[in-house]
Amino acid sequence: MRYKKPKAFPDNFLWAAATSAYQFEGAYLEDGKTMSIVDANINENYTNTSITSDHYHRFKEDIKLMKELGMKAYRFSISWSRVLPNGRGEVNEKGINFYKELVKELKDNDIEPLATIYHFDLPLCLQEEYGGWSSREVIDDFVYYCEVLFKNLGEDIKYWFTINEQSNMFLLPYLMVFNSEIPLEKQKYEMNHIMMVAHAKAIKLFREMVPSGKIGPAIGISPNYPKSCKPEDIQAAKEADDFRTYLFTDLYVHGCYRENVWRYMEENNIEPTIEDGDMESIVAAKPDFLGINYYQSRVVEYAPEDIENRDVILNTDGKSGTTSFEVNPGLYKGDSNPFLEKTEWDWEVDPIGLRVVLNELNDRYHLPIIITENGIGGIENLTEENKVNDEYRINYLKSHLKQCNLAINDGVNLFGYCPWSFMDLLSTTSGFRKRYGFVYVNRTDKDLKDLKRYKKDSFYWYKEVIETNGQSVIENSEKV
Ligand code: BGP
Repeated sequence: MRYKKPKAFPDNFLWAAATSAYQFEGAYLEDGKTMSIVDANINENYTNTSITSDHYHRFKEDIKLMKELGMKAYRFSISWSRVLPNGRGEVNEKGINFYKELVKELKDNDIEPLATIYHFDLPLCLQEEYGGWSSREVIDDFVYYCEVLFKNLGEDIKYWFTINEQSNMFLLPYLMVFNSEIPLEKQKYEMNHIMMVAHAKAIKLFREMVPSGKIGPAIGISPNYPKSCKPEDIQAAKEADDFRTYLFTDLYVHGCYRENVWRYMEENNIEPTIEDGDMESIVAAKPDFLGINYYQSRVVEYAPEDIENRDVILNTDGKSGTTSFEVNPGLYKGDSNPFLEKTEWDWEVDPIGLRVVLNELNDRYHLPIIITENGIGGIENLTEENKVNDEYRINYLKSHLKQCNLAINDGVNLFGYCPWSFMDLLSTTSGFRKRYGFVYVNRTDKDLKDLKRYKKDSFYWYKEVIETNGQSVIENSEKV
Protein backbone atom coordinates (compact mmCIF):
# COMPACT_ATOMS: atom_id res chain seq x y z
CA MET A 1 0.00 0.00 0.00
CA ARG A 2 1.06 3.59 -0.65
CA TYR A 3 0.09 6.66 1.30
CA LYS A 4 -1.66 9.64 -0.26
CA LYS A 5 -0.10 11.96 2.29
CA PRO A 6 3.17 10.32 3.35
CA LYS A 7 4.73 11.45 6.61
CA ALA A 8 8.23 12.90 6.37
CA PHE A 9 11.33 11.36 7.92
CA PRO A 10 11.57 12.34 11.61
CA ASP A 11 13.31 15.67 12.30
CA ASN A 12 16.25 14.17 14.18
CA PHE A 13 16.75 11.30 11.72
CA LEU A 14 20.37 10.13 11.70
CA TRP A 15 21.50 10.52 8.09
CA ALA A 16 24.76 8.65 8.15
CA ALA A 17 27.12 6.31 6.28
CA ALA A 18 29.18 3.32 7.41
CA THR A 19 32.64 1.75 7.22
CA SER A 20 34.56 -0.83 9.23
CA ALA A 21 38.08 -0.77 10.64
CA TYR A 22 39.80 -3.54 8.70
CA GLN A 23 38.20 -2.48 5.44
CA PHE A 24 38.94 1.22 5.75
CA GLU A 25 41.77 2.11 8.12
CA GLY A 26 44.83 0.35 6.73
CA ALA A 27 47.92 0.78 8.99
CA TYR A 28 47.33 -2.82 9.94
CA LEU A 29 50.64 -3.26 11.76
CA GLU A 30 51.27 0.35 12.71
CA ASP A 31 51.54 2.06 16.10
CA GLY A 32 51.35 -1.22 17.97
CA LYS A 33 48.44 -2.86 16.17
CA THR A 34 48.74 -6.61 15.62
CA MET A 35 47.09 -8.90 13.09
CA SER A 36 43.46 -9.91 13.24
CA ILE A 37 41.92 -13.03 11.68
CA VAL A 38 40.70 -11.00 8.70
CA ASP A 39 44.14 -9.42 8.19
CA ALA A 40 45.53 -12.94 7.98
CA ASN A 41 42.95 -14.10 5.46
CA ILE A 42 44.70 -13.37 2.16
CA ASN A 43 42.99 -13.67 -1.23
CA GLU A 44 45.74 -13.49 -3.89
CA ASN A 45 43.36 -11.86 -6.40
CA TYR A 46 42.86 -8.84 -4.22
CA THR A 47 44.81 -6.45 -2.08
CA ASN A 48 45.15 -7.18 1.63
CA THR A 49 44.17 -5.03 4.61
CA SER A 50 47.56 -3.33 5.00
CA ILE A 51 46.63 0.03 3.45
CA THR A 52 43.05 -0.20 2.13
CA SER A 53 41.78 3.44 1.97
CA ASP A 54 44.48 4.71 4.35
CA HIS A 55 41.85 6.29 6.57
CA TYR A 56 44.13 5.88 9.61
CA HIS A 57 46.39 8.61 8.22
CA ARG A 58 43.70 10.65 6.49
CA PHE A 59 40.80 10.64 8.94
CA LYS A 60 40.72 14.43 9.28
CA GLU A 61 40.51 14.90 5.52
CA ASP A 62 37.83 12.19 5.38
CA ILE A 63 35.77 13.79 8.14
CA LYS A 64 35.88 17.08 6.19
CA LEU A 65 34.21 15.22 3.35
CA MET A 66 31.62 13.78 5.75
CA LYS A 67 30.89 17.30 6.91
CA GLU A 68 30.58 18.52 3.33
CA LEU A 69 28.18 15.66 2.64
CA GLY A 70 26.11 16.87 5.57
CA MET A 71 26.27 13.60 7.51
CA LYS A 72 24.57 13.73 10.89
CA ALA A 73 26.21 10.51 12.07
CA TYR A 74 28.97 8.11 11.06
CA ARG A 75 29.13 4.37 11.75
CA PHE A 76 32.65 2.99 12.09
CA SER A 77 34.13 -0.01 13.87
CA ILE A 78 36.92 -0.25 16.40
CA SER A 79 39.79 -2.63 15.82
CA TRP A 80 40.25 -4.89 18.86
CA SER A 81 43.90 -5.64 18.02
CA ARG A 82 44.69 -1.93 17.63
CA VAL A 83 43.41 -1.22 21.13
CA LEU A 84 44.66 -4.47 22.70
CA PRO A 85 47.55 -5.88 20.65
CA ASN A 86 47.62 -9.00 22.85
CA GLY A 87 43.84 -9.37 22.73
CA ARG A 88 43.75 -8.53 26.46
CA GLY A 89 45.98 -6.96 29.09
CA GLU A 90 47.86 -3.77 28.39
CA VAL A 91 46.05 -1.08 26.43
CA ASN A 92 47.88 0.31 23.41
CA GLU A 93 47.77 4.06 24.07
CA LYS A 94 48.37 4.94 20.43
CA GLY A 95 45.55 2.66 19.42
CA ILE A 96 42.93 3.98 21.82
CA ASN A 97 44.08 7.55 21.13
CA PHE A 98 43.35 7.08 17.45
CA TYR A 99 39.69 6.43 18.30
CA LYS A 100 39.58 9.27 20.83
CA GLU A 101 40.87 11.67 18.19
CA LEU A 102 38.50 10.30 15.58
CA VAL A 103 35.52 10.76 17.89
CA LYS A 104 36.63 14.26 18.87
CA GLU A 105 37.03 15.26 15.25
CA LEU A 106 33.56 13.90 14.47
CA LYS A 107 31.97 15.73 17.37
CA ASP A 108 33.78 18.97 16.52
CA ASN A 109 32.08 18.64 13.15
CA ASP A 110 28.65 17.87 14.68
CA ILE A 111 28.71 14.29 13.47
CA GLU A 112 27.33 11.72 15.92
CA PRO A 113 29.70 8.75 16.29
CA LEU A 114 28.09 5.29 15.99
CA ALA A 115 30.61 2.67 17.10
CA THR A 116 30.67 -1.04 16.26
CA ILE A 117 32.67 -3.03 18.79
CA TYR A 118 33.28 -6.13 16.70
CA HIS A 119 33.25 -6.26 12.90
CA PHE A 120 34.78 -9.65 11.99
CA ASP A 121 38.30 -8.83 13.25
CA LEU A 122 39.24 -11.02 16.21
CA PRO A 123 42.89 -10.55 17.27
CA LEU A 124 44.84 -13.36 15.59
CA CYS A 125 46.71 -14.11 18.82
CA LEU A 126 43.44 -15.17 20.50
CA GLN A 127 42.64 -17.44 17.57
CA GLU A 128 46.07 -19.04 17.87
CA GLU A 129 46.03 -19.26 21.64
CA TYR A 130 42.68 -20.93 22.23
CA GLY A 131 40.76 -21.15 18.96
CA GLY A 132 39.02 -17.76 19.13
CA TRP A 133 35.23 -17.93 19.14
CA SER A 134 35.25 -21.70 19.59
CA SER A 135 36.45 -21.30 23.20
CA ARG A 136 34.56 -19.79 26.10
CA GLU A 137 37.79 -18.02 27.07
CA VAL A 138 36.94 -15.42 24.46
CA ILE A 139 33.96 -14.24 26.52
CA ASP A 140 36.08 -12.68 29.26
CA ASP A 141 38.49 -11.23 26.74
CA PHE A 142 35.65 -9.66 24.77
CA VAL A 143 34.10 -8.22 27.92
CA TYR A 144 37.47 -6.80 28.98
CA TYR A 145 37.89 -5.23 25.53
CA CYS A 146 34.42 -3.67 25.95
CA GLU A 147 35.36 -2.38 29.39
CA VAL A 148 38.38 -0.60 27.90
CA LEU A 149 36.18 0.97 25.23
CA PHE A 150 33.38 2.02 27.58
CA LYS A 151 35.91 3.53 30.00
CA ASN A 152 37.76 5.49 27.34
CA LEU A 153 34.98 6.35 24.90
CA GLY A 154 31.72 5.78 26.79
CA GLU A 155 31.25 9.44 27.63
CA ASP A 156 31.61 10.57 24.04
CA ILE A 157 29.81 7.86 22.10
CA LYS A 158 26.10 7.47 22.70
CA TYR A 159 25.27 4.72 20.16
CA TRP A 160 27.07 1.38 20.22
CA PHE A 161 26.72 -1.85 18.24
CA THR A 162 28.04 -5.01 19.88
CA ILE A 163 28.64 -7.43 17.02
CA ASN A 164 28.23 -7.02 13.28
CA GLU A 165 26.32 -9.69 11.35
CA GLN A 166 26.62 -12.54 13.81
CA SER A 167 24.43 -14.75 11.60
CA ASN A 168 26.47 -14.17 8.45
CA MET A 169 29.70 -15.03 10.21
CA PHE A 170 28.55 -18.61 10.39
CA LEU A 171 27.53 -18.69 6.75
CA LEU A 172 30.69 -17.21 5.31
CA PRO A 173 33.63 -19.42 6.30
CA TYR A 174 36.34 -16.80 5.82
CA LEU A 175 34.90 -14.64 8.59
CA MET A 176 35.42 -17.35 11.19
CA VAL A 177 38.13 -19.92 11.67
CA PHE A 178 36.71 -23.43 11.96
CA ASN A 179 38.45 -26.52 13.29
CA SER A 180 38.41 -29.21 10.59
CA GLU A 181 38.31 -31.98 13.23
CA ILE A 182 34.90 -30.98 14.62
CA PRO A 183 31.68 -31.30 12.55
CA LEU A 184 31.07 -27.89 11.02
CA GLU A 185 27.41 -27.54 11.96
CA LYS A 186 28.13 -28.39 15.60
CA GLN A 187 30.90 -25.78 15.71
CA LYS A 188 28.72 -23.10 14.17
CA TYR A 189 26.06 -23.40 16.85
CA GLU A 190 28.62 -23.65 19.67
CA MET A 191 30.39 -20.53 18.46
CA ASN A 192 27.12 -18.74 17.97
CA HIS A 193 26.15 -19.46 21.56
CA ILE A 194 29.51 -18.29 22.89
CA MET A 195 29.21 -15.09 20.88
CA MET A 196 25.67 -14.56 22.16
CA VAL A 197 26.87 -14.84 25.77
CA ALA A 198 29.73 -12.41 25.02
CA HIS A 199 27.22 -9.96 23.47
CA ALA A 200 24.94 -10.27 26.50
CA LYS A 201 27.72 -9.72 29.02
CA ALA A 202 28.91 -6.69 27.07
CA ILE A 203 25.41 -5.20 27.34
CA LYS A 204 25.30 -5.86 31.08
CA LEU A 205 28.59 -4.02 31.52
CA PHE A 206 27.40 -1.21 29.25
CA ARG A 207 24.34 -0.63 31.45
CA GLU A 208 26.66 -0.20 34.45
CA MET A 209 29.34 1.90 32.77
CA VAL A 210 27.42 3.95 30.18
CA PRO A 211 23.94 4.32 31.67
CA SER A 212 22.91 7.09 29.30
CA GLY A 213 24.09 5.28 26.14
CA LYS A 214 22.18 3.06 23.71
CA ILE A 215 23.33 -0.33 22.52
CA GLY A 216 22.20 -3.10 20.20
CA PRO A 217 23.40 -5.66 17.65
CA ALA A 218 23.86 -5.07 13.91
CA ILE A 219 22.11 -7.95 12.17
CA GLY A 220 22.64 -9.05 8.57
CA ILE A 221 19.17 -9.73 7.26
CA SER A 222 17.49 -10.93 4.06
CA PRO A 223 13.83 -11.92 3.92
CA ASN A 224 13.19 -15.38 2.46
CA TYR A 225 10.43 -15.55 -0.12
CA PRO A 226 8.76 -18.86 -1.04
CA LYS A 227 9.58 -19.94 -4.59
CA SER A 228 5.96 -20.90 -5.22
CA CYS A 229 2.63 -20.88 -3.40
CA LYS A 230 3.05 -24.59 -2.69
CA PRO A 231 2.45 -24.89 1.07
CA GLU A 232 5.75 -26.82 1.39
CA ASP A 233 7.58 -23.80 -0.03
CA ILE A 234 5.73 -21.37 2.24
CA GLN A 235 6.77 -23.43 5.26
CA ALA A 236 10.34 -23.72 3.93
CA ALA A 237 10.56 -19.91 3.63
CA LYS A 238 9.33 -19.51 7.22
CA GLU A 239 11.92 -22.01 8.40
CA ALA A 240 14.67 -20.28 6.41
CA ASP A 241 13.75 -17.06 8.25
CA ASP A 242 13.76 -18.93 11.56
CA PHE A 243 17.22 -20.41 11.02
CA ARG A 244 18.84 -17.43 9.33
CA THR A 245 17.24 -14.53 11.21
CA TYR A 246 14.90 -15.23 14.08
CA LEU A 247 17.22 -17.68 15.80
CA PHE A 248 19.46 -14.66 16.37
CA THR A 249 16.91 -11.90 16.89
CA ASP A 250 14.81 -13.99 19.33
CA LEU A 251 17.94 -14.59 21.38
CA TYR A 252 18.85 -10.91 21.29
CA VAL A 253 15.42 -9.62 22.22
CA HIS A 254 13.50 -12.40 23.96
CA GLY A 255 16.56 -14.18 25.35
CA CYS A 256 15.50 -17.67 24.26
CA TYR A 257 16.19 -20.23 21.56
CA ARG A 258 13.38 -20.78 19.06
CA GLU A 259 11.74 -24.10 19.80
CA ASN A 260 11.89 -25.44 16.22
CA VAL A 261 15.55 -24.51 15.75
CA TRP A 262 16.48 -25.97 19.13
CA ARG A 263 14.65 -29.24 18.34
CA TYR A 264 16.44 -29.44 14.99
CA MET A 265 19.80 -28.95 16.69
CA GLU A 266 18.99 -31.59 19.32
CA GLU A 267 17.82 -34.15 16.79
CA ASN A 268 21.03 -33.65 14.81
CA ASN A 269 23.30 -33.59 17.88
CA ILE A 270 24.54 -30.13 17.07
CA GLU A 271 22.98 -28.17 19.93
CA PRO A 272 25.38 -25.85 21.77
CA THR A 273 26.54 -26.42 25.33
CA ILE A 274 24.63 -24.13 27.64
CA GLU A 275 26.32 -23.47 30.96
CA ASP A 276 24.69 -22.30 34.17
CA GLY A 277 23.85 -18.63 33.99
CA ASP A 278 24.11 -18.33 30.19
CA MET A 279 20.40 -17.98 29.49
CA GLU A 280 19.98 -15.63 32.47
CA SER A 281 22.70 -13.39 31.00
CA ILE A 282 21.12 -13.52 27.56
CA VAL A 283 17.58 -12.77 28.71
CA ALA A 284 18.78 -9.82 30.80
CA ALA A 285 20.52 -8.20 27.84
CA LYS A 286 17.62 -6.72 25.91
CA PRO A 287 18.99 -4.23 23.37
CA ASP A 288 17.80 -0.64 23.02
CA PHE A 289 17.41 -0.98 19.26
CA LEU A 290 18.09 -3.29 16.34
CA GLY A 291 20.66 -2.37 13.71
CA ILE A 292 20.01 -4.04 10.38
CA ASN A 293 22.28 -4.57 7.39
CA TYR A 294 20.13 -5.09 4.33
CA TYR A 295 21.38 -5.71 0.80
CA GLN A 296 19.03 -8.21 -0.83
CA SER A 297 16.25 -10.76 -0.43
CA ARG A 298 16.35 -14.51 -1.06
CA VAL A 299 14.08 -17.13 -2.61
CA VAL A 300 13.81 -20.62 -1.18
CA GLU A 301 11.89 -23.80 -1.84
CA TYR A 302 11.46 -26.95 0.16
CA ALA A 303 14.52 -29.25 0.06
CA PRO A 304 13.86 -32.95 0.69
CA GLU A 305 15.89 -34.86 3.30
CA ASP A 306 17.85 -36.85 0.73
CA ILE A 307 19.16 -33.87 -1.23
CA GLU A 308 22.92 -33.30 -1.07
CA ASN A 309 24.01 -30.78 1.56
CA ARG A 310 25.86 -27.71 0.28
CA ASP A 311 27.04 -24.44 1.70
CA VAL A 312 26.56 -21.29 -0.30
CA ILE A 313 29.27 -20.61 -2.90
CA LEU A 314 29.66 -16.90 -3.40
CA ASN A 315 30.41 -15.11 -6.60
CA THR A 316 33.41 -13.15 -5.37
CA ASP A 317 34.73 -12.04 -8.77
CA GLY A 318 31.74 -10.14 -10.03
CA LYS A 319 31.08 -12.67 -12.79
CA SER A 320 27.31 -12.80 -12.93
CA GLY A 321 25.60 -16.14 -12.74
CA THR A 322 28.30 -17.88 -10.70
CA THR A 323 26.58 -17.83 -7.28
CA SER A 324 25.43 -21.21 -6.04
CA PHE A 325 22.74 -21.10 -3.42
CA GLU A 326 22.64 -22.62 0.03
CA VAL A 327 21.09 -26.09 0.37
CA ASN A 328 19.85 -27.39 3.71
CA PRO A 329 18.40 -30.92 3.40
CA GLY A 330 14.98 -31.28 5.03
CA LEU A 331 14.67 -27.51 5.32
CA TYR A 332 15.15 -25.29 2.29
CA LYS A 333 17.28 -24.55 -0.75
CA GLY A 334 17.86 -21.22 -2.39
CA ASP A 335 17.18 -20.08 -5.94
CA SER A 336 17.31 -16.85 -7.88
CA ASN A 337 14.33 -14.51 -8.10
CA PRO A 338 13.16 -14.06 -11.71
CA PHE A 339 11.39 -10.82 -10.81
CA LEU A 340 14.45 -8.95 -9.59
CA GLU A 341 17.43 -7.29 -11.23
CA LYS A 342 20.80 -8.59 -10.12
CA THR A 343 24.16 -6.93 -9.67
CA GLU A 344 27.34 -8.28 -11.30
CA TRP A 345 27.83 -10.15 -8.02
CA ASP A 346 24.35 -11.77 -8.35
CA TRP A 347 22.98 -9.73 -5.44
CA GLU A 348 19.25 -9.34 -6.02
CA VAL A 349 18.06 -5.75 -5.86
CA ASP A 350 14.86 -5.66 -3.84
CA PRO A 351 13.89 -2.35 -2.23
CA ILE A 352 10.44 -3.63 -1.21
CA GLY A 353 12.14 -6.45 0.71
CA LEU A 354 13.53 -3.77 3.01
CA ARG A 355 10.02 -2.55 3.87
CA VAL A 356 9.04 -6.18 4.44
CA VAL A 357 11.83 -6.85 6.95
CA LEU A 358 11.41 -3.52 8.73
CA ASN A 359 7.74 -4.27 9.31
CA GLU A 360 8.41 -7.87 10.28
CA LEU A 361 11.00 -6.87 12.89
CA ASN A 362 8.77 -4.09 14.18
CA ASP A 363 5.80 -6.45 14.55
CA ARG A 364 7.87 -9.03 16.41
CA TYR A 365 10.07 -6.89 18.64
CA HIS A 366 8.62 -3.35 18.87
CA LEU A 367 12.07 -1.79 19.10
CA PRO A 368 13.54 1.26 17.37
CA ILE A 369 15.49 0.27 14.25
CA ILE A 370 18.48 1.81 12.48
CA ILE A 371 19.68 0.64 9.08
CA THR A 372 23.35 0.04 9.75
CA GLU A 373 24.20 -0.97 6.16
CA ASN A 374 22.52 -0.78 2.77
CA GLY A 375 24.21 -0.27 -0.56
CA ILE A 376 25.35 -1.57 -3.91
CA GLY A 377 28.84 -2.56 -5.03
CA GLY A 378 30.16 -2.34 -8.57
CA ILE A 379 33.19 -1.87 -10.77
CA GLU A 380 33.89 1.83 -11.30
CA ASN A 381 36.49 4.04 -12.94
CA LEU A 382 37.25 7.74 -12.96
CA THR A 383 36.22 9.58 -16.13
CA GLU A 384 38.67 11.90 -17.88
CA GLU A 385 37.18 14.77 -15.85
CA ASN A 386 37.82 12.83 -12.62
CA LYS A 387 34.16 12.06 -12.09
CA VAL A 388 32.36 8.83 -11.30
CA ASN A 389 28.92 8.44 -12.85
CA ASP A 390 27.30 6.06 -10.40
CA GLU A 391 23.68 6.52 -11.41
CA TYR A 392 23.05 2.87 -10.54
CA ARG A 393 23.97 3.60 -6.90
CA ILE A 394 21.68 6.64 -6.78
CA ASN A 395 18.82 4.52 -8.14
CA TYR A 396 19.52 1.75 -5.64
CA LEU A 397 19.69 4.02 -2.60
CA LYS A 398 16.76 6.17 -3.72
CA SER A 399 14.49 3.18 -4.17
CA HIS A 400 15.48 1.77 -0.78
CA LEU A 401 14.98 5.09 0.97
CA LYS A 402 11.49 5.35 -0.48
CA GLN A 403 10.71 2.01 1.10
CA CYS A 404 12.21 3.23 4.39
CA ASN A 405 9.83 6.14 4.27
CA LEU A 406 6.89 3.85 3.54
CA ALA A 407 7.94 1.68 6.48
CA ILE A 408 7.98 4.77 8.71
CA ASN A 409 4.47 5.49 7.48
CA ASP A 410 3.55 1.87 8.30
CA GLY A 411 4.54 2.60 11.90
CA VAL A 412 8.16 1.44 12.06
CA ASN A 413 10.30 3.48 14.45
CA LEU A 414 13.25 3.94 12.08
CA PHE A 415 15.72 6.47 13.45
CA GLY A 416 18.70 6.34 11.10
CA TYR A 417 20.16 5.21 7.81
CA CYS A 418 23.80 4.28 7.15
CA PRO A 419 24.50 3.54 3.49
CA TRP A 420 27.43 1.19 2.95
CA SER A 421 29.82 2.76 2.47
CA PHE A 422 30.88 6.33 3.06
CA MET A 423 33.97 5.95 0.87
CA ASP A 424 35.40 3.17 -1.29
CA LEU A 425 37.05 0.54 0.85
CA LEU A 426 38.13 -3.06 0.76
CA SER A 427 35.14 -5.26 0.01
CA THR A 428 34.79 -8.24 2.36
CA THR A 429 34.64 -10.62 -0.59
CA SER A 430 36.09 -8.75 -3.55
CA GLY A 431 38.90 -6.33 -2.70
CA PHE A 432 38.91 -2.93 -4.38
CA ARG A 433 37.27 -4.36 -7.48
CA LYS A 434 33.89 -3.91 -5.85
CA ARG A 435 33.28 -0.32 -4.80
CA TYR A 436 30.51 0.98 -2.58
CA GLY A 437 31.34 4.56 -1.59
CA PHE A 438 30.01 8.06 -2.19
CA VAL A 439 33.68 8.98 -2.53
CA TYR A 440 36.06 7.30 -4.95
CA VAL A 441 39.50 6.29 -3.67
CA ASN A 442 42.12 6.44 -6.38
CA ARG A 443 43.72 3.02 -6.15
CA THR A 444 43.13 -0.47 -7.47
CA ASP A 445 43.97 -3.88 -6.02
CA LYS A 446 47.33 -3.97 -7.79
CA ASP A 447 48.18 -0.27 -8.04
CA LEU A 448 48.21 1.98 -4.99
CA LYS A 449 48.27 5.20 -7.11
CA ASP A 450 47.83 8.32 -4.95
CA LEU A 451 44.79 7.29 -2.84
CA LYS A 452 43.23 10.66 -3.66
CA ARG A 453 39.55 11.10 -2.87
CA TYR A 454 37.01 12.09 -5.59
CA LYS A 455 33.34 12.81 -5.00
CA LYS A 456 31.07 10.62 -7.08
CA ASP A 457 27.71 11.73 -8.53
CA SER A 458 26.01 9.90 -5.65
CA PHE A 459 27.82 12.20 -3.18
CA TYR A 460 25.94 15.22 -4.51
CA TRP A 461 22.68 13.27 -4.63
CA TYR A 462 22.95 12.11 -0.99
CA LYS A 463 23.92 15.62 0.10
CA GLU A 464 20.59 16.86 -1.27
CA VAL A 465 18.72 14.02 0.41
CA ILE A 466 20.20 15.04 3.75
CA GLU A 467 19.65 18.76 3.17
CA THR A 468 15.96 18.13 2.51
CA ASN A 469 15.68 15.60 5.38
CA GLY A 470 14.74 13.00 2.78
CA GLN A 471 11.98 15.10 1.21
CA SER A 472 13.69 14.91 -2.19
CA VAL A 473 13.12 11.17 -2.06
CA ILE A 474 9.58 11.13 -0.69
CA GLU A 475 8.21 13.58 -3.23
CA ASN A 476 8.41 10.90 -5.90
CA SER A 477 7.32 8.04 -3.69
CA GLU A 478 4.25 7.27 -5.80
CA LYS A 479 6.59 6.21 -8.64
CA VAL A 480 8.03 3.33 -6.59
C1 BGP B 1 28.40 -6.81 5.01
C2 BGP B 1 29.55 -6.43 5.90
C3 BGP B 1 30.38 -5.29 5.40
C4 BGP B 1 30.50 -5.18 3.89
C5 BGP B 1 29.21 -5.51 3.17
C6 BGP B 1 29.37 -5.68 1.67
O1 BGP B 1 28.14 -8.14 5.17
O2 BGP B 1 29.10 -6.10 7.18
O3 BGP B 1 31.61 -5.37 6.06
O4 BGP B 1 31.62 -5.76 3.39
O5 BGP B 1 28.62 -6.68 3.66
O6 BGP B 1 29.90 -6.95 1.37
P1 BGP B 1 30.98 -7.19 0.27
O7 BGP B 1 32.10 -6.29 0.62
O8 BGP B 1 31.34 -8.61 0.36
O9 BGP B 1 30.34 -6.86 -1.02
